[in-house]
Amino acid sequence: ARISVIGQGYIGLPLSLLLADSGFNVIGYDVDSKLIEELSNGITRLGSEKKVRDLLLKHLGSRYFPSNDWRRLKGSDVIIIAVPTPRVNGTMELGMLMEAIGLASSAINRGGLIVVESTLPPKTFDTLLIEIGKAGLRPGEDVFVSYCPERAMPGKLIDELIFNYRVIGAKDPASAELSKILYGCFVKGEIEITDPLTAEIAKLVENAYRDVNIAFANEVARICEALGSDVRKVRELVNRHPRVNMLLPGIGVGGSCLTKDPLFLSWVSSENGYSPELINIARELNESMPIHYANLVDDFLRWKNSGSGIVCVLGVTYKGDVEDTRESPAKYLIDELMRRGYRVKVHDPIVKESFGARFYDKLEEAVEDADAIVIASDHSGFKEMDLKRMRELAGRDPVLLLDGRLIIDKEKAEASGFVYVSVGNLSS
Ligand code: SAJ
Repeated sequence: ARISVIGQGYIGLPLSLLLADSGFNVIGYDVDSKLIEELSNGITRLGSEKKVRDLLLKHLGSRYFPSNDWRRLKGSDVIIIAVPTPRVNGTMELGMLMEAIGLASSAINRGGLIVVESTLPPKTFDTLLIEIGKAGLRPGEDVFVSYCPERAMPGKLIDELIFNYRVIGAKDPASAELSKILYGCFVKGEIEITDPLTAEIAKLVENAYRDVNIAFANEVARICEALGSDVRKVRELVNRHPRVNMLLPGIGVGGSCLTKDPLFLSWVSSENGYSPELINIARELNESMPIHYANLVDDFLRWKNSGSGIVCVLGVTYKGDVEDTRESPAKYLIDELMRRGYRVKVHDPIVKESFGARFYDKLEEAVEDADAIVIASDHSGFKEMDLKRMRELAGRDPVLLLDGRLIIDKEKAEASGFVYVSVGNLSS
């Protein structure tokens, strides 16, 4: 069978490579011609995903063929859609998805299978079936269609694509069975079959669940800050209870999934008569975190009386050890600090991005003369920072070290001469 995958990003690329590794010939299509050129030269944008790079080098040109030419999709037996369905200006942007379904409908072989991996707002699958119908194909007869949402976590994409459980949503048994056979080629987790609406809701609920739970941890952190306690100690204790599992509070919740999926669920529900509250408030609370810590830095710098002081932000990715900066809390923190007139110096060991502030390749250079240092991503390297050396390089006393990811030991930081505060513990 000839397989094509539309979209060669975080999910489409590793998926294409796993299918190639299972013995299929795979066309990896993307509209981004620069991306395709890079892939054709064996270069990925997913630097922290070593397994993706290894598979690319293994199958490039033999079973995996990146292409920017939509005509190469023609004659496919299977087309998988893995394009982004982002939130843009407060709404669900489904343009890329609709374009992809149009392409897939025109290129698929009769009797072929179209699988949608992109996250769908509830009821969107029905719209996609109508689009396929408009192209003159009867779903379930001329072409088989299913929804098989991804749930892989950046940082370990290949392992998660292989070992996580999968849900297949389909309207007819043949579409479901064909999809199950396809995914069974490389998925080692359970594969569950259900109807498309259940699959659509389940995917969004998983991320809403995580977002709400992180919001709970963030709320507890704010309570501890207000009461003068330490959330780390509180969390350690409560998590010893057999039925409590409090997540880790932090400077914000980023990434492309948790920041939009809960809202997609909430918006579509509102359109259908029930307006969720908990999910919305959780999202607002999580979104407020970077601004809250920007306020804190601002307060400190005013107290220090450091005019347009220098703030060093360490880490721009939405979480540690990945190169993904989508919806990163660091962005909102940096924007806010710059808006308030501070000079922001940025360092990240993995990705050269600084959201308009000045980027420094070397940690030491970024720290130099800083009045405040904020740790915004939990990169492994930051955990072993030489705090004494950093304090020597930073500005005149007092220098604030704000640990947004709870990775630094308070005593060590204070022994090194910093004024140390962290999420959920402002006592110094
Ligand atoms: N975070 C916290 N505290 C925590 C855990 C995470 O503040 O205890 C923050 C992280 O720093 C990050 C954000 O939340 O900024 C999201 O990170 P994450 O590791 O929770 O999740 P993602 O976005 O990398 O991947 C999620 C996963 N979903 C769930 O765990 C339910 C992944 O399995 C999804 O499939 C993926 O979204 C997706 O593609 O939807």
